[in-house]
Amino acid sequence: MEKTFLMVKPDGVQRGLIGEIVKRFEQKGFQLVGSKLVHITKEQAELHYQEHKGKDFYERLVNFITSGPVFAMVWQGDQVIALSRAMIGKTNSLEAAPGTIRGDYAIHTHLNLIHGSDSPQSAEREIGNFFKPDELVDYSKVIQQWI
Ligand code: RTP
Ligand code: MG
Repeated sequence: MEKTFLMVKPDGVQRGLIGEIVKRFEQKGFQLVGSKLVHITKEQAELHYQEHKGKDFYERLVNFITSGPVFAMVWQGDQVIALSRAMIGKTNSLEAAPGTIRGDYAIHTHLNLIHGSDSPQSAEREIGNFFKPDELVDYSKVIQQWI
């Protein structure tokens, strides 16, 4: 079963949107297999956003993501990586469509509430950056046969 790393960013935690965001992925039919509220280190943030090192927004991004607690999650389900990115919406706030998380709740590109892995390789690396293997659970949900 495919897994992805999703993270409510510090703005989403401060605005009380953890529940709303979790609800959307639950109602879509995905399965939560790990989660924690954590204040991430600068080292974790730099590893997480390593692909953006050197870009003009990099420093602001690392400062932002370490500015307060984030809600880190691992979700699983068929095509969860692509489908969760679609539910999150486009990076640029002017392009994030209504109905998506960013389109419904975010105004600015740099305060865009949630992160989602963009490929299987990223998901594996990001899950390993935030979770130990024994922090993820393996269980069957009865409802899964209907989705
Ligand atoms: P994320 O990694 O946080 O889930 O966001 P994403 O895939 O939609 O976007 P990505 O290209 O990976 O960029 C990471 C975060 O950097 C900020 N950003 N600012 N031109 C800009 O000012 C700019 N471009 C990207 C955004 O906050 C984005 O979420
Ligand atoms: Mg990204």
